[in-house]
Amino acid sequence: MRIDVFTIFPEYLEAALGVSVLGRARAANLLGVGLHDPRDHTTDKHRSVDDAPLGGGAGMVMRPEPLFAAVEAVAPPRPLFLLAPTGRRFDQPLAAELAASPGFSMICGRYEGVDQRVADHLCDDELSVGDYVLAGGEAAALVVIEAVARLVPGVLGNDASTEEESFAADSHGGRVLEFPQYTRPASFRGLDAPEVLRSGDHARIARWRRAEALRRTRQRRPDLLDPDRAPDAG
Ligand code: JCQ
Repeated sequence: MRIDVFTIFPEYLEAALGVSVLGRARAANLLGVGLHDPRDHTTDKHRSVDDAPLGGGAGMVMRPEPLFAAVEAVAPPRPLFLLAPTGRRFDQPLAAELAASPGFSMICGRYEGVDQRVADHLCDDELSVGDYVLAGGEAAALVVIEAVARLVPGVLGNDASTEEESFAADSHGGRVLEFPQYTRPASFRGLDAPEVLRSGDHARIARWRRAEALRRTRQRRPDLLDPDRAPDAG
């Protein structure tokens, strides 16, 4: 899988991409990440990537020229996404779709935003990782890379672990939260793990876990069971 990222802080991403699951995936050539700095495609002596908003107003906007030049210089894998709070919500089904593809790319905005011509004429779509505003798209890009890369076959040691977890499709095709996990000791400071988990009755354990997953989902995330109950549903 190949992921290209356009960012004025490549060192921010490089640090996170070098450790743990992502570091191992890159070392094993299961994941290739290309980092490109639009500042390398500026032509003025101050190497400016931003300018004042046309029409006036506070803050700065990322200029289109360095972003277009950076993208055109490498012809990155598509789709090319702009990370922005205004984008399509990134979720587990989209992570799975991207993990099954040969690759994709992302542009990280900074400052108050990015010239709209970048979204309209350079990118294929906009992606949001949640309803909050970041100082830049870099943290959002890391969220997307990590959620996608761990679904690429071979990246995690245990492929089964990605099937049972929160948000993976359940046997009815719906999405449910994960069941609660326990490890030793079975009794800790007088707090006992559920007896069923020590019963050795695997059918009973599986039933208990399904029931707990559903109970939690009803209580904490009813929108996952019935999208009409989402806070922002029409
Ligand atoms: C991504 N959820 C929040 C911030 C403007 C493209 O314009 C902007 C981009 C950002 C960075 O992304 C986010 C974000 N998903 O804040 C402001």
